[in-house]
Amino acid sequence: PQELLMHLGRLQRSGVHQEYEELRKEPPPGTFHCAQAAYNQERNRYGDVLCLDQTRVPVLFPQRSDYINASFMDGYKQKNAYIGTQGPLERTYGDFWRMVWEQNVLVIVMTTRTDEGGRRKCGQYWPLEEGGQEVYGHMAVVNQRVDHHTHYNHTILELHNTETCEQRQVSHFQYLSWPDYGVPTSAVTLIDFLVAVKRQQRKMVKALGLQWTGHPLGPPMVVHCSAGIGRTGTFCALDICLSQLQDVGSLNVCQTVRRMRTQRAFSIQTPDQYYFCYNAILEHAQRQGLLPANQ
Ligand code: PTR
Ligand code: PTR
Repeated sequence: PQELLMHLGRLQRSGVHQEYEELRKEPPPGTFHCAQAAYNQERNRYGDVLCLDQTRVPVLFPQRSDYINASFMDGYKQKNAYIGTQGPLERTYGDFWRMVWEQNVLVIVMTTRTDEGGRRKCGQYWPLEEGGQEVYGHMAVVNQRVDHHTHYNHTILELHNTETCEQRQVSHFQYLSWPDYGVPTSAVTLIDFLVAVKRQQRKMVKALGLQWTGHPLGPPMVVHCSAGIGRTGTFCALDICLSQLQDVGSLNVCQTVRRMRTQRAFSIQTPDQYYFCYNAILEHAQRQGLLPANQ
């Protein structure tokens, strides 16, 4: 791995940008019929950020349309490790929570603030205050506790299905230092965030024990930003590459992003977000002692 990492460390920003531009030219390998249907228009936050029919997450028991702007994405050696989705709109809060329930989601990762630069990027789709409670369609959500960290908040939510009277716990992680179309202020703090998210997912899967009969790594994690492509794609690509590096000592950013874009179209929005993946991997490798610090 050291040789590979040294090689990555020698790559020029311009070469990496070029690689991204090549990827960007590859058209999405599917159709967008459902996302484009007239009656689903109001369910997309951005008219130009649609999801592929082939990988979209259907709402299983919809109130009206089964369409939500959300896509299954594979992780490292894990099918459907993530659901990449847009920041919920007020009119889709009910669908969002129903999807979380139906897909048995334990962890929600939010990499945006609700408002940035005076513009709404994502709805306030969960009760913000400790002890607060809100009802979204058939789901009631209670905020049990908020832990504030320097760069992120971790909120424990209790989800009540008012139709079946069952309840479950869901962890909500919000990263606070990442503007859209930008890159995080620090790779180290984003990786610390990623590690905290993964630790919580493992802990929750383990606590469920035999009740969780699906994949040993657990149900999909919901990952969203505003459009659910730029920051969401960067976060997932980084997770996949670091998992592969840890497992087999190699990684391939280009292949990872290419594959991801076939599942969540348009994942990673800027050359700098793509370059950030490389840099974050290198910073992580230095911290792990896999690379000399002067690289
Ligand atoms: N049409 C929107 C725009 O032009 O800004 C689409 C968009 C918004 C695309 C945000 C990506 C965005 O970033 P992210 O996926 O990180 O929220
Ligand atoms: N508002 C987004 C943008 O201008 O980047 C909308 C958009 C999304 C445009 C995806 C193009 C997109 O495709 P690609 O990332 O493949 O160029």
